[in-house]
Amino acid sequence: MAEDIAALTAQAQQELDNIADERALEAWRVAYLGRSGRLTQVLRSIGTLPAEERRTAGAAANQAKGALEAALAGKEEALRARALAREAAGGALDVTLPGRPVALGRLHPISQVLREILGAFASMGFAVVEGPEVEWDYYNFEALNIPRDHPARDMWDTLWISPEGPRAERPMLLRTLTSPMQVRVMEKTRPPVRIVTAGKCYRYEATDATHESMFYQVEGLAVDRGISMADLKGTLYEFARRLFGEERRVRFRCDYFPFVEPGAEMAIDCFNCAGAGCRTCGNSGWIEILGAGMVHPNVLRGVGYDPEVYTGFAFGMGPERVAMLRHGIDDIRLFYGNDLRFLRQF
Ligand code: 2NL
Repeated sequence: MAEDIAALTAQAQQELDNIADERALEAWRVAYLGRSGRLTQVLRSIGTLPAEERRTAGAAANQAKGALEAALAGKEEALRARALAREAAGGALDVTLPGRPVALGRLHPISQVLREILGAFASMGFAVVEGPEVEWDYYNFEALNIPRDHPARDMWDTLWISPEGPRAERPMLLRTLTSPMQVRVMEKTRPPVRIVTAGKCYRYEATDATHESMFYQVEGLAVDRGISMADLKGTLYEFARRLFGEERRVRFRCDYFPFVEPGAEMAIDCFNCAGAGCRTCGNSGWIEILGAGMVHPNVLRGVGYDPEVYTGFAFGMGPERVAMLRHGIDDIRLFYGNDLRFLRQF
């Protein structure tokens, strides 16, 4: 029996030496080590031997099995190495090729324009602050001199967090503007205050080309002794030139916001047609960029500032509108559609 096993092993080894591909190797494995392979059969027959032969034959068969399995593994490894070497030599694998480029991301067009706007004000001495998107009715409306009967405080213009809506004891909502953060800063600090704040705001309204229910706002505020409308105009003129070009001219006209008095809107002369009239400026030569005004005495009083001592100016704008003008985009919904074909252009 032991001799049979030795002969079988020798034959298997010899055949294995001549194998040159994986298919032949698999056939060899099946022939010797498979479920009805020759060595497997020998192992199975051990049980039928007389007891005195069983021990030595069993040991020899197990040793042969171990040896053949090791030889098989060695051959597999050798074949794999040879295949790799052949591929490399034949040029199928060119290790000198440059690697695949890593896909580079970029800032969202709104993030880009936010950085530009905030950067312009930061370089003029304004601190950048951020605040909560979920707010109390008090900070979003009450403290901003927005009266109880103002349409924005209607059930249907604001996204309310409190289930009872505006009738809750302490109504909670998604902020509809970034001003609440400015109120929070004024409550906590004494003048001088010079801040800009940016973030998401929410309104419950139907979306169209110029309206989204989620949008960004940038607001600024300066409060100190002796701040006047001249400071407002000078600061915003400088901002307009930084963002839209040195040669820009600005136009201020009256406007109304409950939290300022007087209120104004600022327009720039059209950077596209230099005032001649085109699609960008709706043929008027002017583009409205932001709203502003002198902080209402009621707002100052509400945060504990004496309006006889302190005055301030404030402004607000929509960065989506700025980005749309910049890039000639005609639909605000494109910014939030998560369409890479749109976003990759910026
Ligand atoms: C606009 C106009 C404006 C303000 C925002 C403000 C904030 C405080 C006090 C007074 Cl805490 N005013 N902000 C003032 C005037 C206009 O925004 O068109 N925004 C998109």
